[in-house]
Amino acid sequence: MVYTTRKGEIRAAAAQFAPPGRIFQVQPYGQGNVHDTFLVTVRGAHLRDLEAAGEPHLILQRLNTRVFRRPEPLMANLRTCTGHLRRRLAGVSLGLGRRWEVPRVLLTRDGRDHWLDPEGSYWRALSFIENAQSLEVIQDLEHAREVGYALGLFHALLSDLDPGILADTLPGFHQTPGYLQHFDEVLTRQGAGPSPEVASGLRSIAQRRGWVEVLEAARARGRLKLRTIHGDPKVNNVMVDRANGQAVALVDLDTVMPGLVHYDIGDCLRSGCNPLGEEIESWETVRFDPELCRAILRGYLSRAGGFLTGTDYEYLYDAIRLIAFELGLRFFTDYLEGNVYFKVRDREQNLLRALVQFRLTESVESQEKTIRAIIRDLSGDPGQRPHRKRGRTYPG
Ligand code: GN1
Ligand code: MG
Repeated sequence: MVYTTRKGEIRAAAAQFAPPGRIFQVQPYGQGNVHDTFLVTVRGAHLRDLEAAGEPHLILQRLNTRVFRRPEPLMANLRTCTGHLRRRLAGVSLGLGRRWEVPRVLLTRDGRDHWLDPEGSYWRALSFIENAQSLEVIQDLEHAREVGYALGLFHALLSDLDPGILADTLPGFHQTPGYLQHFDEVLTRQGAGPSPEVASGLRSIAQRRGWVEVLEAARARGRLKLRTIHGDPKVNNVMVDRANGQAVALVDLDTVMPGLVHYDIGDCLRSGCNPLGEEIESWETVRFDPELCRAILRGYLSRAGGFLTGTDYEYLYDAIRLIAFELGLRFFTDYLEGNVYFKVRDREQNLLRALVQFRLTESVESQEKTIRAIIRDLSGDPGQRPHRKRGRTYPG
């Protein structure tokens, strides 16, 4: 989908959340594939909802309501989850000098959590995490550890939030069999072009069809249970402190919903262990880096280790492989369908993105032994006895 939003419209939206005379600059922000996101720089202190001078920025977003069709439950989830995170955070020790921040929903000048523009677009604003940045690709082992830490802390803080009270903002979001079914329907309806790239994508899917049920089957058998998850913990959703590189926030909370932590761990690893990133043209060069995987998992387990059961560990390898494949399948299907879901720069972008994820999946598969050994080492249980930690809850 190609979205165009004119400058005047963006400024008008920004003016709902900050007094117009104080808006200094509005710029596109980040590389989101779904919403349109802008960074608004405001002048001066004492703006309502911006808590005075320390916060000269806010995040403004035009929600993609083709993807998130019901913004109200999404905003309700956001309130529930950020409120819970803030309450829990008050009782947790992070260690000397570490900060962790939770984005706040900002209100319009008439006290609402969103603004509908004359065309019906849904705008909302969030506090910006100051003195922090979001990096598109993983930089080094330190960064990897911080990305894992961020997800571990997030899961730990939400571990006592009953997932049942959250709305499912995107039904079927990480249920791979549903994506496969949709792919089959699109292929039957629209066919596929004859290019070698398309043929390669079709082969990648055909080879893995029989295995896409792996996590859902484990869930159906009661082996894995639903918890509160982030849904999209990729590298650029972890904000890191500009000065010391420590993770300070996990943002993009629209997909916080009931799910398997495996979706999150898999997504974090497929994103964080691919140092070339999701948008690389030379997709053949993409590789899954096991040392980055070790660093991310170490960081994750430093906050969330007490929470995973033996059975959870058993499915971690499958989760990494599956979520990389699932994202490839989603990009590929969107390409066949004419780019109706993910924002694109040109017609071929989703095809390239798909090939990157399929290549990553192959790289994961070719290193299965190494990756399983890393998981085993870190689980602290060479035999991976099932049920070892079943029922234990997070310490922090
Ligand atoms: C989308 O919009 P963004 O970049 O935060 C997508 C994720 C994908 C990601 C891949 C709601 O996230 O599931 O993993 O692109 N979000 C949604 O970059 O579909
Ligand atoms: Mg997102």
